[in-house]
Amino acid sequence: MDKILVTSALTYANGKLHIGHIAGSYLNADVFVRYQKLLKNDVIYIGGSDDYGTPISLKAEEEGVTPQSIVDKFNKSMRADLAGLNIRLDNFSGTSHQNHIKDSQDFFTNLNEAGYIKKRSLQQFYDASKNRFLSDRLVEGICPFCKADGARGDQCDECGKLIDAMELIDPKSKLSAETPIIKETTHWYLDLPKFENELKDWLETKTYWKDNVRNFILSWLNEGLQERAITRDLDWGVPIPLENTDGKVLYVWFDAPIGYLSSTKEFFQKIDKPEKWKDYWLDKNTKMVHFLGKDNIPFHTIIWPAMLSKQKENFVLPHNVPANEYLTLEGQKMSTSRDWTVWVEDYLQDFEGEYLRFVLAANAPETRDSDFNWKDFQLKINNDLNNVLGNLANRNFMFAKKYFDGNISRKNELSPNAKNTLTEVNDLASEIGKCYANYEVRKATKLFIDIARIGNKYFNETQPWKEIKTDSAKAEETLFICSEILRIISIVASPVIPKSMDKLRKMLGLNEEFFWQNLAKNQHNFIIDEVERLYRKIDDNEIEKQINLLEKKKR
Ligand code: B3M
Ligand code: ZN
Repeated sequence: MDKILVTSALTYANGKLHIGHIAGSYLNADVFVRYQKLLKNDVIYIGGSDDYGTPISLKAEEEGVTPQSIVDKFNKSMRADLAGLNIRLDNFSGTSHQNHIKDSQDFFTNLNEAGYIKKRSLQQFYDASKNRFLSDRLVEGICPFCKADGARGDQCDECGKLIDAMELIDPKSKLSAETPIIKETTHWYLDLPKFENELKDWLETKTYWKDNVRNFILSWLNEGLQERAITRDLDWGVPIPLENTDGKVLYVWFDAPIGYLSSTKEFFQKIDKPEKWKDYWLDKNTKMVHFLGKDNIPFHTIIWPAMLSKQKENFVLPHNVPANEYLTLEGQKMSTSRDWTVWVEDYLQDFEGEYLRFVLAANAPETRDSDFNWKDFQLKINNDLNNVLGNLANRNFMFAKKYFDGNISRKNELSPNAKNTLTEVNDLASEIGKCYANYEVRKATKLFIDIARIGNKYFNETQPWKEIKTDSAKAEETLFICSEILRIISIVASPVIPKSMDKLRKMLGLNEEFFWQNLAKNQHNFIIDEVERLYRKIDDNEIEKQINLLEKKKR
């Protein structure tokens, strides 16, 4: 039995969940976890909200409330949205929860004592009217290269050059539009160059990682690692565990991954096994798998393993980081500031969570960016779910009810055609297992619909509506094979569409707990329970409404 610790990237607690989050780091993780549970592996699924950092602190100031109240509100909304999509984490914590401060401070202290942190003084912009140091992104001015207006302190969007904030011409604070002053400050830096060789050796063992992830890391390593500031002048974050450092906190990207650990501890405290986190984090056999979007790759494959490797305790390092590319919306880059996204909460007002799971799985941005658009959503639900999978179930069950009172038994000797069909289906089923194990949800989803297509084709070709008139045993064989195909689908599709597969199993009269190994079970008969439609069709006007809404709210 494998022991697996699965995480989804912690979502910033300054907003709600949208489909980009789901496609990037939640659905893929949930599908993987469900598959591992079907294999009876020992798996826990951990996540939460990323509660610190400048954006949250600014938002609180703007709204005249505490940062904690903002964080609590969004943490709650995230939990509701995840529940609505049937994404089931064992623990959804937040980095402002209690354990987290001590864990993060210990990480800092241990790295510091081991000689991997350096203290440095530097000049930084400071907004005197707001009493805040300004991060590079919070300073705007004229680009020193192309003289364009509105260049940020880190980059000019006009000419694309990277900028040192101090070189901006006529710099202005984005918080007040005032000219910032320059003030000296002190920060602590993670000495990444010192990790370079160790990291290279470790990463070389990761030949089995996805190409997009490996390429990303290689280009980072080739540029050479730089020291990174891991502290900020801010009042909202984990205080630095050193004397005389008031007003300084750990950089949010330093403490965030530690949230995986503190969330695990919180989970085991809740279930009264406070020491059990060690079984996962301190056992070299644990496979730690981080699901995330590609912009989070360097933090999880370079900085986080570096941090983990110099602690007093012998922590496991990431086993895999199956990062996804981006999801676009109606062919355009998603953007929350322009409100060009679909919020999960809005989606759930109008549609079933299951449908979004299916469409995002079928379009998962696993190897390259992929697009979510409403027409395609409608097409996939109406064609693949409704006309192919739903239809196979419906026609088979109706027929079984009408002519066999819902009672379908296996013949002693199956006909060659029936046997071949089942072999074909079983081969696909085992291929689907390999896809899940290999983070290929998109392909798995295509294949289970292919199985349903095989079922429909078989139904059409055997023509049970004719068979029933001449040879009812032959008709029953057809229904048995189709039921068996549906039983197989109800297992292999359940990681992606768990709710409708439960419904399907109930209709098949299968009420016991099931596992992947049940695929090989020879079912002898089915007693079809009450039949209801698995899916509904989505009308054109429902889709128009969504497209109009998108255009209307766009900024
Ligand atoms: N909150 C960035 C993001 O949401 C960051 C991830 C932290 S994972 C430890 O994309
Ligand atoms: Zn420029």
